[in-house]
Amino acid sequence: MNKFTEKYVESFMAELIAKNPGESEFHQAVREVVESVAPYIEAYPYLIDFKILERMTEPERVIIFRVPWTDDRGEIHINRAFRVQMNSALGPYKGGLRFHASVNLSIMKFLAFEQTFKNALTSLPMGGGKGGSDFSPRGKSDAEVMRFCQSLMTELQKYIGPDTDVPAGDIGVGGREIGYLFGQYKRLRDEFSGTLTGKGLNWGGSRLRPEATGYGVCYFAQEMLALKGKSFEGQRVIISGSGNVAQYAAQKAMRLGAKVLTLSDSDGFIYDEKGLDEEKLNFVFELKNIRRGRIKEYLSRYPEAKYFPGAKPWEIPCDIALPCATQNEIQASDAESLVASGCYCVVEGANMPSTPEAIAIFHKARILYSPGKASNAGGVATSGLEMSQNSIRQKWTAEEVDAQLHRIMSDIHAACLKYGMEEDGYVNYVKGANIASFIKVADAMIDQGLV
Ligand code: NDP
Ligand code: 2IT
Repeated sequence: MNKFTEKYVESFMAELIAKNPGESEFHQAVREVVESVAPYIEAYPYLIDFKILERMTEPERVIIFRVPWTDDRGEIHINRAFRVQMNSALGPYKGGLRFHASVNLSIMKFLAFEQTFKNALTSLPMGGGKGGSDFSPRGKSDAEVMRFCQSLMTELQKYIGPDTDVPAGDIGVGGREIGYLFGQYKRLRDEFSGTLTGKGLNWGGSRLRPEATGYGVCYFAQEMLALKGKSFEGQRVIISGSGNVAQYAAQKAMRLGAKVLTLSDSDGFIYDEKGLDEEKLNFVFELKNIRRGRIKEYLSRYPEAKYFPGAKPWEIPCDIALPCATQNEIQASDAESLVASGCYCVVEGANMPSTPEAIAIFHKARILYSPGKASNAGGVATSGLEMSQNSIRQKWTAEEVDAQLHRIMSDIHAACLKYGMEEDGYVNYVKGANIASFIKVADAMIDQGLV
């Protein structure tokens, strides 16, 4: 970075931090984008005059509201919910809802900010948004989750709609929650529409939406590996998380010939030296999605595997790592372990799982590394395809959706190469993804005037 760029980044960040105190995840997500695009902005100074970055980092609207509900014993609980409508330059706000005890305004804003750029990368007409609540579905009955979802939607429905804002799932929000949310939306608005994505297959959902994020991660990884003349065949893969993204990333990696060694949750990870197979993965689907159990229960069926409580999988030697749990789950020391053990490819399924220090270690080691906003875009892309199918009241086959998902991931990869290739041929996917998406959003904002 030259002196001008450095000064621009630092003064921009100082103002952003002063305006949004304490929002560390939001600061982190913004800094990454600003550092990537500052040299581009320097070459096109009208972007500074138009205050594009200042506008992009100020949400168009933030809704914060109370969600009261009663548990099965009749006790009253009060949660806080959010919807951050970040940027609508490219289409209706689009992005998931997260239910997790850690949810706060900073996490919602970082996710909505990243979503704006991710959605731009898909080339589908979607703006960026995110929402959620500090409600934890863990240990709650179906009836409690339903009452919570109904209470949340009673307020949220005022602000969303198929052409306004289209929520979907994220951590803690899967098919069950989308069903309860959709039911309440339909009841209050008297409208069967595509206002939520991730719907059930027989009531407006798209084929392959559940699989899409994890599959997309692997399709993107295939493109990266091909640059080195490699593939998943015979590679050792470690995965964090054991939820939606992790499960389908594991399934696809395995089907492409990889040996998947680990899965995790917030309590620890399992290491299966022999690798997962279809039967073992089916057990995980049943354990996590139906019984809503913990990953350590994997050992009750496969006692030859090992369980490491309170630990993350990054010290297990591997070729490819797919972080699919949560933000900042790969810290500098984890990145060092990965590089030291010979991992040459890190493809993010989660949003912002690597800290800036970890990313710097990957870049310095010149390994293949892709940020979530590029490699996990397959989920929201397939949500975009669900919206298209809802609009034309049709349902595409799995083959049709898969072909589009493949093409979108491959186009995103090409965009990263276009803007991220460095002089020595190394591809900086962070830079590539940030610049490619920034240009699309900035151009649309300028076309639409000062709004
Ligand atoms: P799920 O709720 O299905 O699974 C989340 C997994 O991550 C669980 O195994 C969970 O373990 C673990 N996890 C969650 N929070 C933490 C934490 N604070 N520390 C350690 N582990 C944690 O969510 P998804 O699979 O949908 O989401 C995973 C990641 O992928 C998130 O970053 C999400 O934003 C991102 N993503 C999701 C998309 C989607 O379509 N669903 C699309 C693109 C990105 P535990 O049960 O212990 O909490
Ligand atoms: O982070 C994400 O891209 C998602 N949680 C999916 C969002 C969506 O609208 O499908």
